[in-house]
Amino acid sequence: MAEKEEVVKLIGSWASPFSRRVEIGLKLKGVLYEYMDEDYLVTKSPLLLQLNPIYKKVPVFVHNGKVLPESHLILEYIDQTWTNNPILPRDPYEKAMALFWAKFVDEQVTSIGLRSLVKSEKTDVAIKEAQELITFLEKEITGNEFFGGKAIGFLDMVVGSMIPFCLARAWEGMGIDMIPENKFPELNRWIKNLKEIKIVRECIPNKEKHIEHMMKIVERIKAASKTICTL
Ligand SMILES: N[C@@H](CCC(=O)N[C@@H](CS)C(=O)NCC(=O)O)C(=O)O
Repeated sequence: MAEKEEVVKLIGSWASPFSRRVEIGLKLKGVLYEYMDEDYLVTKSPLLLQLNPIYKKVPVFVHNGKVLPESHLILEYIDQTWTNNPILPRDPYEKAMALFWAKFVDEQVTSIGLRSLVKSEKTDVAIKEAQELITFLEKEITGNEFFGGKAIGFLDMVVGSMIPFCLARAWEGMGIDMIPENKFPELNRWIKNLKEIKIVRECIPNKEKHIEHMMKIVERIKAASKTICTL
């Protein structure tokens, strides 16, 4: 464990998958931290703007005065600072691949599975496109309890916070069954494994409240796509 008398703060948001994964990581390590919640859909606090002036996004992690944005970097930093209960694979190739899949989920799956889907006039085609991407994850998890192997790890935190506990709430609100059990049995088994972990249950947003929040995001995406951009 790192030294005592640590000052650890997390500026996050209850609905943000990027914040949820950092809280899972901190709790898994047993790190005590002060949590400050941002309602970023309404306003951004002066503290958030001061600590993350470039992206102005949550989460922001503060450790003994050192400020760090970006959830992947924060999880890596936490893992290297508090070395109990490893989060990232120690093997360099496995670690690189965990980072690769994390980027794929946060960028590709989110873009195709939410932004393109909401904007699409052909929902069936958009669902198929998203499911094609999700099939890669179905292959990755096949035969494993977790992406991290026998225990929850970095990729479980990233994929879990983003797909079943965030995007799936938007899909449910839109009446879309994106990851049906018969098509994605392995991912559904993995989701059940995740839900069995108390720390995960403590960190994920309340489903009904989150569906409401995700539908606001859906409306924003729709409204933005109606705006014609003339450069
Ligand atoms: N790449 C960042 C993404 C963070 C992010 O997109 N946060 C969202 C909340 S889910 C945010 O703060 N949005 C505010 C905005 O876009 O203005 C990470 O991994 O931490």
